[in-house]
Amino acid sequence: MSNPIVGILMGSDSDFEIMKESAKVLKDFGVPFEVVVTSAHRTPERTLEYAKSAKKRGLKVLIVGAGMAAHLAGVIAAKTTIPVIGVPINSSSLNGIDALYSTLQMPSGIPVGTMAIGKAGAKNAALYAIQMLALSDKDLSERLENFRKDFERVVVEREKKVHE
Ligand code: RP5
Repeated sequence: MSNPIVGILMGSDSDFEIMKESAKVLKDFGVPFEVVVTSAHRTPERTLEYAKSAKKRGLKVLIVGAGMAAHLAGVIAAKTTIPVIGVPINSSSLNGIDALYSTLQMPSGIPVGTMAIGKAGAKNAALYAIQMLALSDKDLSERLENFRKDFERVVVEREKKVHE
C-alpha cells in the first residue's frame, strides 16, 4: 500500500497466521498499512533501522507481534516515539505466556501497549490503532462509531439464537 500510516511488524513469517487479523481490520477500515517481517534477534540491525526511520516515513502507529522471548516490540519502542502496540504470539510450548510477559513487562520509560495473546490481541491491536488515529480523523471516527453499532447489533442477534 502507498503511504502507509500503520506498520504491522512480526518476528517471523510464521507469525503471519495471527498477525493477518490486524491486517484484515485495517483493510476493512481503509487504513493504509505495511507488513514487515523483522526480528529483534535474527535481524537486529534491520529492526533498529526500521524503528529509527518509521516516524520520518510517515508511520503513526506500530503493531508488533512476536512469540517466545518476544523482545521485538520493546526494541522497536526503544528507538521510536511512535506508539507501539504489542501482540504476544502463542508460537511456543508455553502457549504465548512467555511472549506475553516479554512484551508486557517493559521497564519504566519505554511503554509498549500490550494486547491479549493471539488472534484476539491482533484484532484488538488494529482497533486500538484505529482509535488513536480516529482522534484526528473525523471520517475514521465515524467508521469506528458505526463499527461499534454493528458489533452491538451482532451480539444482540446472536443472543436471540441462544434462546431459539
Ligand atoms: C519469534 O520466534 C517469532 O516471533 C516467532 O513467534 C517465534 C518462532 O519463529 P520461527 O522459528 O517460526 O521462525 O522470533
